[in-house]
Amino acid sequence: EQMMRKLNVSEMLTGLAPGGKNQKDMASHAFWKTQPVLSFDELAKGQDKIVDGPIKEIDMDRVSKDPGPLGAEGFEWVTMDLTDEKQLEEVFELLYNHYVEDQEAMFRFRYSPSFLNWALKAPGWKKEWHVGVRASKSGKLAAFISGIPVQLRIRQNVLSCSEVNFLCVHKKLRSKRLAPVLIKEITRRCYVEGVFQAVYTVGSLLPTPISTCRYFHRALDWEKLYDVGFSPLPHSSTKKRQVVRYALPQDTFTPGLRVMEAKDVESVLDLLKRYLGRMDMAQVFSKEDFEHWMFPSEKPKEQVVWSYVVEEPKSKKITDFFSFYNLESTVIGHKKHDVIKAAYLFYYATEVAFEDDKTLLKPRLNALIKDALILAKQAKFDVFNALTLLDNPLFLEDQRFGAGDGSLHYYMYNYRAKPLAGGINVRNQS
Ligand code: MYA
Repeated sequence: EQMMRKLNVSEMLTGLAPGGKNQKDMASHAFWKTQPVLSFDELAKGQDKIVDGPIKEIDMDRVSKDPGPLGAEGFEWVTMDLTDEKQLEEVFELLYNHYVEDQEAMFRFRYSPSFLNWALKAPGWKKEWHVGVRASKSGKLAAFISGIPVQLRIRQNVLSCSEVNFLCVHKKLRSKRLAPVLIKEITRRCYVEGVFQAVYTVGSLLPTPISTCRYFHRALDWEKLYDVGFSPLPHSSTKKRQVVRYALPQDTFTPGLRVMEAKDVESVLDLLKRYLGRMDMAQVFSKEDFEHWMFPSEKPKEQVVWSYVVEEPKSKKITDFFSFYNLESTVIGHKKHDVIKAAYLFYYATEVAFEDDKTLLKPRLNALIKDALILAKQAKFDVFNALTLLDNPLFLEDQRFGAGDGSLHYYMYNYRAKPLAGGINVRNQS
C-alpha cells in the first residue's frame, strides 16, 4: 500500500516556502512576476505580515474594450456560444485531446459535454467569459479559457470573483507563450464586467498558493485500477488481498439515507451554509447556486452530480447531506480499458458538526462517507477521489483512501491573503 502520511496542511504549506527544491524563483516567472498576485518574497517575509485585501485598484476607464493582439499568426479570438451544442462539443473535443494529464501521460481528464455544460453555465454565467482561439482558415478550435462568477468568502470578506478554469492550448501550440495571452484576455473581460478578483486552482506551483490540498483516492474496483496502472500492487500484498481490502457491502447503513429531493433544498442549503461557515474560505451559495451545483433541474444525458440526504426517521429533520460528481479520465493507449470512472467527493454537511461533543464528528463522517463509497460503487464508479479539504482528514485514512501524487494549489488573482489550511471545494480538478 502507498504509505499514507498523516495529514498536516500547514506542513504542506511550509513545504512551499521559498527555497523549496522544485521551486522557480519569482524572477524566472516572466509572466507571473508582472501580475497582481502574492509573490514568493511576500510569503517569505512571514505569513503574519500579510494583510488580506486587493493588490491593486482597477480603473475601469483604462480597461480596453477590445481584445489585445493574439500574437499568433493565423489565429483569431472567438467568444464561444455554449448554448450551441456544436460549440460545446468543440470545447469537449479540445479538452478531450489536450487537457490535463498525469506526469507519465497515462491518463487525461475527460470532462463530458454534460459536465462542461454544468460547470460553465453556473448562475450568472457570461458568454464573454468563454474565450476561444480558432485557426483562421480551418476554423478549428485551438485554445480555450473560461470564467464563471462566484461569490467567495475568505475569512470575513466576501468577494465577487471569477473562477477561471479549463485553460487549454492545443499540443502543437505549446510553449509559445499563448497561455499568458489567454490569461490577459480573460482578465480584461472580467475587468470589463467590473470583476477585479479571480480564484483558480492549478496542479503546478506558481506564485503563490494561498492554500494547497492533496488528492486522495479510494479504489472501488481495485483490479481495474491495477490493470490500467493507476493502483500499484504493494510488495507486502497480493491481488486477492487488495480486492478484499477494497470490498464494500452491497447496501448502505445509515438509517434515513436517501436521494435528495426538491423538498429538501431549503433545509440542506441552511445546513450547508452553517457547515461552510466553519471554514476560512468557501463559496457563498445562493439558493440558485445551490440548486445548480447540487440539485440541477436539467437532467443531462450523462448524470453529473449525485446528492443524498439523511432524514431523521422520527423527526423527519434533514441531519446530513453529501454529494459527489462524475469526472472520467481517458486511459491513454490501453488495450482493455479506455476510461476510468471517478467519483469526486463534492460538498457535504452534518448537524453533528454543531454538537458540543466534538468527538462525534469523526465517526459520523466515517459512516456517511462509507455510504457514499457504497453508493458510488453501486453507480459503477471505479474510484472515489477526495482532497484534503473540509473535514476530510477525519475519514480519509479509516475509509482506505490512499495519498495520490498530485497536489492542488489554490490561487487568487489581485488579492492578497494570508495562507489558509484546506482549500475550497471546487469542481475542477486541474
Ligand atoms: S489549470 C489547467 C491548465 N491546463 C492544462 O494543464 C491542460 C494541458 N496544458 C496546456 O494546455 C498548456 O500547457 C497550458 C500552458 C495552457 C496550461 N495556470 O503558453 P506557454 C504559465 C497559470 O508558453 P503552455 C486551469 O485551467 C507558465 O508558468 N499559468 O505555456 C486554471 C508560464 O509563465 P511564467 C500557467 O504550456 C488556469 C507561461 O504560462 C499555467 O504552452 C488559471 C507559459 O506559457 C496554468 N495552468 O500553455 C489561469 N500553465 O513564465 C490563471 C502555464 O510566468 C488565471 N502557465 O512562469 C488568472 C486569473 C485571470 C482572471 C483575473 C480576473 C480578475
